[in-house]
Amino acid sequence: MERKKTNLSDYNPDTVPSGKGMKIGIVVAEWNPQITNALCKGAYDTLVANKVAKKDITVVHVPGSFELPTGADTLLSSDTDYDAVICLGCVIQGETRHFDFICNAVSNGLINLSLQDGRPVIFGVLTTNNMEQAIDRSGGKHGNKGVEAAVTAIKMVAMQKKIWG
Ligand code: RBF
Repeated sequence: MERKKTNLSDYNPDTVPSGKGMKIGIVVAEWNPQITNALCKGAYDTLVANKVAKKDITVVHVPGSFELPTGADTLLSSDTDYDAVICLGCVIQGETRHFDFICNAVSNGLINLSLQDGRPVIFGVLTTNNMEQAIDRSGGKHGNKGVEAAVTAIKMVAMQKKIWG
């Protein structure tokens, strides 16, 4: 069944809580850097646009998407003040089964870390068939998954602050 496609950068600012006072980490994979740097810019600019202070945003890099869970764990364990970590990567389907191994490891690793730690760890990883699809989703015709990841982080932190105080 055909689903209505949405643009990853589209969000209603009225539904996004203020990010004032939030401290957010961003972990960026270095593989496919033209894509992941664009995701990082999208996430960073969206955090700032929603009132997260620049001094409260930390960006770190890891070699590949497989290392994103370890990078996120390192940030979270370094400072209890982090409210959330956004993980950004791009895994492109190749001839090998590495795609499945990497995608499964990253998605399982990030959700397990988030549930174990309690703080939101956001899955901002593009998993595409080819480079064109990745370009389309990192600032191209389908928007920027980094923007979506940043909005998700702010919403999750606000949800936790509302419930936990
Ligand atoms: N990392 C990515 O972030 N995206 C990729 O598309 C990607 N493809 C890979 C393909 C192969 C065959 C290998 C060996 C690694 C790939 N990696 C990729 C790197 C991976 O995430 C990790 O950094 C390395 O496997 C070292 O642990």
